[in-house]
Amino acid sequence: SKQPIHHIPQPSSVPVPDTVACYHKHDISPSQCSSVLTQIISAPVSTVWSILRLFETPQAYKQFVKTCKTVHGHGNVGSLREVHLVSGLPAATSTERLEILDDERHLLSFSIIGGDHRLANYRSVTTLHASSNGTGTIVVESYVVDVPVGNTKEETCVFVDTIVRCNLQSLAKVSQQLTT
Ligand code: A9S
Repeated sequence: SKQPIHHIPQPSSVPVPDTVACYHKHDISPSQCSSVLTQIISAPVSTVWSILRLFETPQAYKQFVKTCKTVHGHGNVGSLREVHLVSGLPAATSTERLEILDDERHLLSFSIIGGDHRLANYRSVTTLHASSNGTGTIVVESYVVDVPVGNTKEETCVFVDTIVRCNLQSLAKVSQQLTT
């Protein structure tokens, strides 16, 4: 049959690459839970990004981290870090891999691949967006993690949300102190 001369493009099923949401889509299996948290920071995206992007020094803003040692790479994609946590937490160590570091899109993603904790198959994505007034930053952080045996999805998300929210509030404090 004769091919139509002008192929009418179908609406793309591929998400528009620059919408926020498409970076925070996680494939979630029935035994996992996922959540998205946001934080508004009164500091420029460049300032917040300069802190967030340093994979080797999460203790710059994560208050649960005591020390961090890079065990592979130098802070680029594929790097592995061994995080030692402050006492009083349900875990002492966590081994983590940098999956994505995109300086153009201000996008960082890491996964937890080991440690003496119960968060198996944890992966998070964090993106920065200039706020509408132009001087601030909106941080969006999403994660997916296995629901530990004996816990519900709800309990797991409450637990992880609490930690991520603390980290984002601390990122705001550190970023805003750099700006004043
Ligand atoms: O560090 C992050 O960005 C996110 C999380 C959820 C880290 C969690 C944690 O470090 C504890 C705070 C110790 C809680 C790990 C890996 C396991 C926990 O049980």
